[in-house]
Amino acid sequence: MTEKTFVPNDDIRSAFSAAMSAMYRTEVPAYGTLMDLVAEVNGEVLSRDPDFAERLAEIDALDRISEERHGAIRLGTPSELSMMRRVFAVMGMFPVGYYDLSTAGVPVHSTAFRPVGAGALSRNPFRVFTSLLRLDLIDDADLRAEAERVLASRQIFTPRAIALTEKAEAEGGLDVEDAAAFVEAVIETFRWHDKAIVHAELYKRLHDAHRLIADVVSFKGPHINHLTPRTLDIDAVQARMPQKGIAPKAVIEGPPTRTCPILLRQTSFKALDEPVSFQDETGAWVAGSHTARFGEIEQRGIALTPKGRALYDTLLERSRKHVRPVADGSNAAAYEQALADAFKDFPDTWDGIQKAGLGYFTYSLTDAGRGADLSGDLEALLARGLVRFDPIVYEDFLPVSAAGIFQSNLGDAVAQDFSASPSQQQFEADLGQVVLNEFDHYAEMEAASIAACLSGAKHSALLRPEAAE
Ligand code: OOG
Ligand code: NI
Repeated sequence: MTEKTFVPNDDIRSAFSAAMSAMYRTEVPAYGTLMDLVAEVNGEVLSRDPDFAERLAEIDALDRISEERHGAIRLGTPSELSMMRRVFAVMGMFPVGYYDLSTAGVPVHSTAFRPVGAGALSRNPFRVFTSLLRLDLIDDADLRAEAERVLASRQIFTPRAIALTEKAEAEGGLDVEDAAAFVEAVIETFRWHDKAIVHAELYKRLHDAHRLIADVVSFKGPHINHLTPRTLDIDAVQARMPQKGIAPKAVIEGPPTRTCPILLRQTSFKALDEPVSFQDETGAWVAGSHTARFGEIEQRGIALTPKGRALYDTLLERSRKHVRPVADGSNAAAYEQALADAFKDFPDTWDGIQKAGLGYFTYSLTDAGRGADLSGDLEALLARGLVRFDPIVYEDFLPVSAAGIFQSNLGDAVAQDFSASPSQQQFEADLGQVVLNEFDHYAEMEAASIAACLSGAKHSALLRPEAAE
């Protein structure tokens, strides 16, 4: 009897990410333009800073960057969410983090499906920010019922995608042929459909309640609404976007420009007005338009510890008390200045960040450290140059930034108020699984790197106390 060989789920994810990128390039040409611009800028950064390039290569991070991207979808029902979880699991993507966006006037809550663990992340860190519509936040009971009826009538997964997901679960994986068929079938769920499944009049009512509700309810599936490449210099990309005929949003979300990047900085271009059609009572198709899909780029920095994140949140809040960025960009310079001023209180050297316990790092032996006497504590080994540390990349998202991205795509006039109502337990019940806590995950990666680099050492005291537990 021959053993079945399964395609590693990392490979399925890579194939899926590439297929998604190819599809989005043909669907949204500006995405291709952005990809080219990002590649150009990244190339420049690496040739300008060979030390940085070498450091990335040493920690195996160089290859992943040009392939790296995240996407976003918005789902309508709990059963869509739980099936999506099973589909992503086949590709080695698991729910990490909970984001409540109701505070930002967006009736959704979300998680990020992404690979977990250093190996899988360095292979391909593809992530999908996945939101679930919260009809419970809509006041109009009739409209809510209509939306529920429409959502209950649609099936966003093809029969083949469902069958192959079930097969992967039952057998523990997919062979080469099935894996290819799986990618092809699952892509269908993310495709754009220009024929609405609701009449124009219902679309308008949904749209009047909230643009996002119309986007989720009116179509056959949860079209991918953006795909975001990772740049090594977001300021350069932002500055050059207009030269390529793309108008970026007024300010970059997240922390200011720094020597040592932290967390995540993002910018986007406005959603496109796209032709769609609606069926009228006679069954004839009538032309209309819909805005949903946009472009975004991001720069990723070090993952922060709870202490670092608290400092980040405090400083961001402080700068926004001074200047809140307005959508037309008229106070962009003042906002950037307020942000830069506030963040003077956040150390801007890797040493400073490490010593203050603000960020997560991977520790490894240097050439000198291999075979050396590793007695002493971690700090001493660092001081003797036997151990080095590199920042762990932040793989997740930021609620304030996500809200800014959502808002810039919802039309600037829309500032609806929902009271804050995080509902993580309900989300997890709908998902069918609890989400992984991002901080726990980074702490484990850091602890594992310390353990691995010191595994030859006899002194357990080498572990930093907080990592040893
Ligand atoms: C998702 C917006 C959030 C990000 O990068 O923060 C996001 C959406 O518009 O569906 O993608
Ligand atoms: Ni995004």
